[in-house]
Amino acid sequence: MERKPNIILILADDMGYGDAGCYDGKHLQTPAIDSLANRGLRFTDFHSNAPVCSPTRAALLTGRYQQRCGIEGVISARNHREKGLSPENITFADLLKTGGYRTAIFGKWHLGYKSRFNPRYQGFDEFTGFVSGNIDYHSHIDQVGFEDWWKDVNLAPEEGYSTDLITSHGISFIQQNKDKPFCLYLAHECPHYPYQGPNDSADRTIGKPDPILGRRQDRIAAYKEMMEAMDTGIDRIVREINSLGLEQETFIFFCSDNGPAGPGSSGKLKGKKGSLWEGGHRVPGIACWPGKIRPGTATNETALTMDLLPTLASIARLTLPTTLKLDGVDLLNLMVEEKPLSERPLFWRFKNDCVIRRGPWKLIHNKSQSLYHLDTDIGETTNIIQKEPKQGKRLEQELIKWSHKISEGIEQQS
Ligand SMILES: [Ca+2]
Repeated sequence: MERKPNIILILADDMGYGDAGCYDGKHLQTPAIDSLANRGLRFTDFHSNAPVCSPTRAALLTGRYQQRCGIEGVISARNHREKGLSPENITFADLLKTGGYRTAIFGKWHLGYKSRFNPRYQGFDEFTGFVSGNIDYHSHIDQVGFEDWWKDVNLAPEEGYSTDLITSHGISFIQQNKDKPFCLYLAHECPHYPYQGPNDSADRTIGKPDPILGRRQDRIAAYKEMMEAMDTGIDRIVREINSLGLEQETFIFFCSDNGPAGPGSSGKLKGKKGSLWEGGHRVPGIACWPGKIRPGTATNETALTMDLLPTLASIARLTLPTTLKLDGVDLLNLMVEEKPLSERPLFWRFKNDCVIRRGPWKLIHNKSQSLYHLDTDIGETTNIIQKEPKQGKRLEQELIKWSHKISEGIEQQS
């Protein structure tokens, strides 16, 4: 039987739409990320499920709207030390592991601090990294002053710049598992704060996390160094795959978990991390699979983080449990056959804001309402709700219905 393809999922943290050269990013050089796009498919309308970390990761892991597992906001290091993604949820790692894959996550988890929420109980055979939202890149202290570098469920201090450690663990894992199908989830910290380059010294010590953003004053320069370290790491991963002759047997997907913060750029989009303007959640999304995906292509189909679980399951030729109800859709035919996706409404809800997307139409619903036509107004400059009252009403009704339904789902689970 034909060998199942390897899967490498690379997630950047707070990397904006304008932070990659291949997305017309002007301020940074990202040759390795650009090369993935040159050799594969670039999504121009790919979105994180949320404008912040934890909920996007919950949707990534489960293939469902994050509201369904009760993770709608950030699991903060200070206030949510008891909270996490319940191991009862079925994750992409659970499915792939059951399907014969060796599974690993290296880097940021951010789905619970307690050991019962550890990736080892969510389908991953191996975990090295951190469980909070960010750590000092050098001392690996979280933003409330705790040590946060783990191997499986145990604290396991390790020297090194977090971005480089994530890459190195990834390379070792590829080498060790080159003869069998593997799923490698590289969850980078980069370019999330603290703004620290590879040659800086540590800013945080145990019990003393301040200044949380780091001591570097020239954050733009630090950001550039951070991005270069991640990009170089991606190049090392790709070279390793190629040198082992696994190029055509390995599907690589790269994306970000939400829009940019600090010196990051959302390019021509409005808004940044934490916002439901496009800049908060439209992010780079690139699929590379030589021999399967046509090189140098782009798609304007709208896709979300939660689509990755059904896509990975399809790549791995798994039969999903009939009891598993997903919100995401399989992107494989879009990527390989270039077949368009069926039309569907897409939803975001964060704090007091809700959004519905249908084709080019986007309705933002909070205290007031605004309607945009993204094909003609990507920068969301002109609210056309007065001009298009019927369209606005139709989307509003659909959005309210979804919002009620998704909240009922939470109640049923608790
Ligand atoms: Ca993030």
